[in-house]
Amino acid sequence: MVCVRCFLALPLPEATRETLADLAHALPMGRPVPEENLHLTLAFLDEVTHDDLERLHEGLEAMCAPPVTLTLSGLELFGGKSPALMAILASGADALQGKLVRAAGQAGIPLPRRRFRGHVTLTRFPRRMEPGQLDKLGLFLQSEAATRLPPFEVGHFALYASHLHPEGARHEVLAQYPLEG
Ligand code: 2AM
Repeated sequence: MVCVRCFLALPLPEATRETLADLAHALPMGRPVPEENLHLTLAFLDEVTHDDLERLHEGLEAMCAPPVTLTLSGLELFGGKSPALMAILASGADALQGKLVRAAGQAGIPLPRRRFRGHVTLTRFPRRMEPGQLDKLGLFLQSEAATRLPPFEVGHFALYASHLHPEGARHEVLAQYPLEG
């Protein structure tokens, strides 16, 4: 059975991606997420069959949801003592995220129950950090703690396929869904 690695996410305006990419590049460690890949993941679906994907697509096309006003504010490390990534926190997408998780369940794609912490991943870190790197990271977070982008509206979300390659993931937009009303 052929499966596709998929996720649902909010795309970000070009100007926002530029600002976030600059922020990620200001940190002299880890792997910055390529500017074109910056997004806010709403639901990671993992490997999905074409039949489930088709059902989900039909459900999402029938779904109504208003535009999302996103606020990106505050840098945070995810992954505990040995952080896996640095992200900027995002508020405003919780209601839409809940709807999408329900839509996925109705399409036969049950998702693990996890508290949603909206964020945009900016940088990924290797499993083991060199000595001193954590301190450097702490200083960077302190200096950028007040980072806050002006709120902006997002008028659609998208279903993406994630193609994994040794040089990094390539994201393909499979479908877009308007947020209106
Ligand atoms: P992230 O922004 O939280 O890192 C596409 O791979 C997106 O799906 C990534 O940006 C990542 O969101 C999310 N993702 C990838 N693997 C995941 C996993 N195993 N569990 C949850 N989310 C995952």
